[in-house]
Amino acid sequence: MKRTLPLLLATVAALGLGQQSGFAQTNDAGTPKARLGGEAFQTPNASGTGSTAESQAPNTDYKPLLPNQTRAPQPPQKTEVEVASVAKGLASAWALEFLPDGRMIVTEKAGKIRIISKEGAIGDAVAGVPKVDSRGQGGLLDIALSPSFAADRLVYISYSEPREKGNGTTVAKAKLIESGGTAKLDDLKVIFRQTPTYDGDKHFGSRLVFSTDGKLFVTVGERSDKQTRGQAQDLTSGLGKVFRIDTDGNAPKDNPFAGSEKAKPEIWSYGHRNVQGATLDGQGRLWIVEHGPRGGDELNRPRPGINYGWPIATYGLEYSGDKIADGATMAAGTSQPVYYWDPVIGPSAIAYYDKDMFPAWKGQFIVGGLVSEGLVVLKLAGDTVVTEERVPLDRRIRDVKVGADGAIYAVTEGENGEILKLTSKKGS
Ligand SMILES: [Ca+2]
Repeated sequence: MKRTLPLLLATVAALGLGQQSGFAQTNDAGTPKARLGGEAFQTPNASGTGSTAESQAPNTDYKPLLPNQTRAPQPPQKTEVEVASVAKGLASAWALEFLPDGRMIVTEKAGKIRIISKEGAIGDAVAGVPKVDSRGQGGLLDIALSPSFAADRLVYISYSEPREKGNGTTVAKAKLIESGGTAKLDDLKVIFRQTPTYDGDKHFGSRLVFSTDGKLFVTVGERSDKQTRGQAQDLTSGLGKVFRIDTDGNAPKDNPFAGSEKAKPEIWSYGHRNVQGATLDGQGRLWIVEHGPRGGDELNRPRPGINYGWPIATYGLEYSGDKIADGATMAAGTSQPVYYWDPVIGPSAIAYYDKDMFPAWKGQFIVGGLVSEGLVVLKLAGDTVVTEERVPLDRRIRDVKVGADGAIYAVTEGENGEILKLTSKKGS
């Protein structure tokens, strides 16, 4: 059934029968329950709903299970932006946050934290950063400010930590102390370690996002290799998960697997591949973007205890072109992605736009694209993407943040990296 159902659904859609039939879809518990009604499926070659942002051919002939699950139409009007560079000369910057006074704080992959003045002057490296394993995709990754940073000055960082017999994603907190023009991390404490440790240089994740109730979401990867990826399905392993911890690293008692002897209590959701983007929406709900294989990048809204499918269901292929999971795009007990990209965009980050500078984007998601070299703007209605818009920047984008001024700030990857500021085009 796992391969025939999508075909059946695609056939139903092609025949225009979806409206009447209201057939069952697999819900989060893997039981046929929810019904889809009223909408035709937006298949990769669907017509009549406007052009799509993606014009390249997909890697597979897989059909989406849900309406508008890929290749949603572009909005009727394109939003015009002006792009300026507000800081230059960063060395493989990975993450950006705004300090309360409007300065920026960034991580650099090799293991440096720098504060950038409002004028764009890049400060000296902040002292006290722990040693990181920056080989491959590893290094100093995300930084998040304590929700009460102005009072407690605490910052949280994630990084690939060198460990005996390998490495792994680790989260630490420390106090940011500034005096006399220098800055340091003081009283650094490791609060969480993704385990098991593995000797590799790929798929560390990682983003850190505070929930509205002060808990910390930590996204990671499954370490990429065929011998580890299956652990994304294993609740006793920390690979391929989204975690929810308190600020001391403990598992909150209301986590979905708290008290279970067969699962790590810090797990929030599982079946993830490499989650490098995470944000809250206007309702305080967590959303993530994760790197898929060839043709399988995903947008998901991780709910507690839910399995997001990797590697037993995916819309992507191995890089070799071979099928994964015998070509299964759905599997019992797993949630479908809200949206997927084939070909991939390489999603590095996601931000929720809640400001006024770009009225057309209010309430929408801004996704950073490494492969797509720009931003991807998604408008949703409920859990369905309504439109997808691309903002080309001709640079691999590593992080995206919305400033207090309503501008959008995009971090470019690689040596001599920049922070780009996107503002509303004058006169529009
Ligand atoms: Ca998935």
